[in-house]
Parts: sequence; structure tokens; C-alpha cells
Amino acid sequence: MNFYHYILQAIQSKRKLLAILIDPEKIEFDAIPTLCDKIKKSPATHIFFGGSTYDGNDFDEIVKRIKQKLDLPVFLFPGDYNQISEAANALLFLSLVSGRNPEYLIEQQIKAVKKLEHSSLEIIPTAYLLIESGVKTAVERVSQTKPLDRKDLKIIKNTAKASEYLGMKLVYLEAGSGAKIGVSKEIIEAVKQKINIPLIVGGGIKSALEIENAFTAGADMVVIGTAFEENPNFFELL
Ligand code: 1GP
Repeated sequence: MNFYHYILQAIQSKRKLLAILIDPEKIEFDAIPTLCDKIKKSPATHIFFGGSTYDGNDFDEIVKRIKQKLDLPVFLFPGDYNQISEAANALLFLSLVSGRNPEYLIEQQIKAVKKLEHSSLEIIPTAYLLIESGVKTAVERVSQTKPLDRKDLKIIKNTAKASEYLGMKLVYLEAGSGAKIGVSKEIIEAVKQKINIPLIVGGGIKSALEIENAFTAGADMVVIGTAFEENPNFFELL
């Protein structure tokens, strides 16, 4: 199974994808079975796993546990190069192209090579664009980069397009976890029109309407983290 190919196929057949983000920082090991039962009842098609601030030792164990309980592809969404587990299916090999900090543009990726050389993970090069969202998010704090100005559509579009030219396979528009305002409809539309690779949108999406709006504007995959963390019945209420 090629997980990137699956995304392309879904887009071709006009199916929308939904990822639930699990942050290892915010999950209790014993709570995984209950969490997975909730996820089974949700419309999630993917699990994203990772976090900006996690530095614990259970990363691998948590992924294994999730895989035991759930039959969904788990994509690593790493906050740093230590967040790699062979128990996952794929790795979003992120480069924070909205920022100008070499550590998150290429240094972390170089550090990951040692683990990845002998890995069977599917590696998916992903352009990660942090968009201004009204609050200073963890990504901004940890990466020490500035998000892109949400009004500057031209730079946002061209950053996404340049990433495609560089060979990135996905574009991820990120408002930041817990963002006050998510990525706007205008930004999603503008980027979607510009690129020919799948578009992921996440950060600050808290309602069915916001999910729908992101899809309508052109997101191929929407990511939900905080809304589900704060209310495990989130999807039942939709
Ligand atoms: C963060 O895009 C994800 O990287 C999800 O954000 O936690 O705000 O849903 P939320």
C-alpha cells in the first residue's frame, strides 16, 4: 500500500480526507483504548501523530498501541527528528518553508537521516506553511519563525508553488494548534488554484461548518486536533 497514492486516488474520486491529530504530549497511555473507540466512530481517515513540545520516551509505544487498536493509517507529524517510529505507516517529512530558520528548513531533516536510512516508513516530503492566526502558537514559539501574513495571498501562494517546484508532495497550510482563527477560505482557495499537489489544512478548526468551509474552499484533507482533544464527543455532535 502506497499511502501517498491513496491520497491521490481519494482526490481523484472526490473523496475528502480527515485526519485526527494525536499529540503524545497530551495523551495518557491508559486512555488510548477509549480514545481509539471514539476515533472508530468518527469520520477520520487518517491519524496524524506528533507534537511541537513532546520530549518523552513513550513515542514508539504510543504509536504501537494506537496501531493495535485502530485500522487507520498513522502518519507521523513530527515536532523534531526524534519523533520517528517504525510502527507508523508514513512520515510527513516536513520543511517549515514559511520560516527562515535553517533548523526547521533542513537541519532537523539532516538529523533524521540516520533513523530513516534503514526505515520502511513511507516518506512524504511536505511543505509546511505556518499562517498568522491571531495568537502566538507553539509552532511559532518552538521554531522561532514568523508565520506568513494572512493578508499576503501572493507570498502564501508562491511559497506553496515554489515548494511544489522543489518536489514537495503535499502542502500543509497550518494556523497552529489551538489557533484563534483558522486558515481563511480565501487563502485555501488561492493556494488550491495555484498548486497541483494535495492540500492539507489544519489549526483552529472547531466546528462542522469550519470543516465544511475548508473542504469547499479546496482542502483535500482537514486536520482536527484541539476540538477532539477537548471534546471526545466532537464528531458525534457534528
Ligand atoms: C495542528 O493543524 C493541527 O498542527 C491541528 O490544529 O489542534 O487547532 O485542531 P488544532
